[in-house]
Order: sequence, then structure tokens, then C-alpha cells
Amino acid sequence: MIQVLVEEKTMSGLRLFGIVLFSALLLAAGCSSDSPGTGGGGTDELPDLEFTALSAGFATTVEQGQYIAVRRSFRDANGSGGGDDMLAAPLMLADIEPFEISYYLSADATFEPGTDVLMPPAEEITWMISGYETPLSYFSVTIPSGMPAGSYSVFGMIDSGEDIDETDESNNTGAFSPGQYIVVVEAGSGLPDLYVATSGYQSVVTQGQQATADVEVVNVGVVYSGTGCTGRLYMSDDNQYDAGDYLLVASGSTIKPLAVGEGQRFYFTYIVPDTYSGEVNLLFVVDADHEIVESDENDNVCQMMLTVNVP
Ligand SMILES: [Ca+2]
Ligand SMILES: [Ca+2]
Ligand SMILES: [Ca+2]
Ligand SMILES: [Ca+2]
Repeated sequence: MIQVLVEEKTMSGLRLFGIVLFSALLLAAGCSSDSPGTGGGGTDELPDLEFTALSAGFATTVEQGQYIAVRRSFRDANGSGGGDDMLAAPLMLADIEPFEISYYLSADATFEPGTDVLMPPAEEITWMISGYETPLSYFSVTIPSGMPAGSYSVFGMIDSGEDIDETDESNNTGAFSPGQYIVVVEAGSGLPDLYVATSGYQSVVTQGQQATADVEVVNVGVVYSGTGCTGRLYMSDDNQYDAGDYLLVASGSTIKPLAVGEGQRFYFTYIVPDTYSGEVNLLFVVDADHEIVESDENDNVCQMMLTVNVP
């Protein structure tokens, strides 16, 4: 009697948000012929795009020609409203046209768009709501195959295609923190390495009752993992993953192909089996079916200690 619920909340949230946005677009199209930025209005109708964060993923050493993830969030600093009629709010949505964000490698600490090296592809932002700030999330770019080995500063440029008129065009550059670099190494025989970076879980649970756990699978190797794989959550009497452990998630989790430094988070809800009590372990096993050859196959089990109470 195991109830299984695996979801990736970030994706679900974005999908939901997309649906809400689409509805808002339809509403806006049907109810208003005013198009911000084309009616000769004041500059208060214009957005101001800027980064709110730009940083490395979980790994920063990468082979030439490989995908690597950066993490970023950004916002429109204008358009936050401020007590206007709530009913008018939907008409204000999605009033920012599509734009691009480009990411660059720089051999020094100064951003020079003409000489710094673009890491393709540019990130296409297809919709943006006035005043909205995005969550911190991953975006994967490519290290050009001819990039010389070395340490590079990373810069991002919002609206790099100059598609959006903004109240401030001078604040569109973001950068990794000083001292944070991408280290490019020669293309060779490097491997991916899947690992569980963080976990959160209910540490005191009760037999027969629902409990939760979450894990983030990351690629800390020097190359793209290239293919998906399976992760599974078990309950175990000890900290060793072996054949006697109890599978809590029947179908397993599908881990997507991960760029260097990229992570994917999984949220689990399970029913605590009545065959376990006292001090036990949750074990999350990455690449449980050995689908990916990794530089370290011995760090694929994440142990979470918990206490099971008898009701
Ligand atoms: Ca701006
Ligand atoms: Ca602009
Ligand atoms: Ca590993
Ligand atoms: Ca493996």
C-alpha cells in the first residue's frame, strides 16, 4: 500500500504559470487595443530589465565543446504596480515583448561585448510580465570547441538583441561574483559524474502515514551526461544500498540529461511502510540502472537518517 507521488515542482509551476499567462494574453488581445511602447506614452510605460542573480552551477570545470549550466534570475524593475485597481491587473500582464539573454566568457574581469566569447545559444525569453521577477533557475550554454583552456569570468547581457526599449539600458549586464570562474580544460576522455547535492526530508515519520523527501541530482563531472537515467528512493535498515531495501517509488524518477553543473530537483511523497520502525535510512540512488558511465560511481547513494514511530 505505497502511494507514490513524484513531481518536479518547478516545472509544474512554470507550466501553470504559462497557462495563466496564455489566458491573460487572450484577455489582453480581446479587451485592449493599447500596446505599451507603441502609443507614444511616457517612459513610465517602459520596462527596465535587469539581472537579480547570475552564478555558476554546481560545477565549473568543463571540457571544450561541452554544455555547462549557469543559474540566473532577472526581473522587470518597473511595472510593480502599487495599489492600482486589482481588476486592471490582468490587462497589465505579458506586456513585454520577447527578448534574448546572451552569456559570454571573458579572459579578464571586464565585459567587452565585441571581444568576449559568446556561449551559444542565446536564451530566448518568450514572455515576461511587467514587474515580474523570475525564480533562480538553470540555463545551459556551450563552451566553444576552440576556446583555449583557462579560467574565464562570465557575463550575461539581458536584451542582447536590443528588442526592448527600457527606461534604463545601462543596467543590463550581469556577472559571476568576483573569484567565480568557468575553468575550460582540453576536450578529452572526461566523464560526467552524477551526485546528490542537497536533500530535505521529514526526519521523524509514522508508520502508515504520508511523509516527504526531496533531493537534487547534479552533474559535477566535466562533460554533459548525454542521456537520461533512473533514480530510486528506498527505505533501508542501514546506510548500505542492497537487495533487501524497500523500494518506496515503484516507477523511479527519470533524471534528464544534465549539463555540467546543472541540477534537477525531485519531490517525493510516500507512505511509511509498517515493516520499519526506529532508526532507519532513506536512500536515494542516482543512476540506479547503471545507464551512465561516470568518473565516480561510488557517490551515487544519498543517505537520509530518520526515525519511524509506531502509531
Ligand atoms: Ca535595463
Ligand atoms: Ca533594451
Ligand atoms: Ca557519481
Ligand atoms: Ca553510473
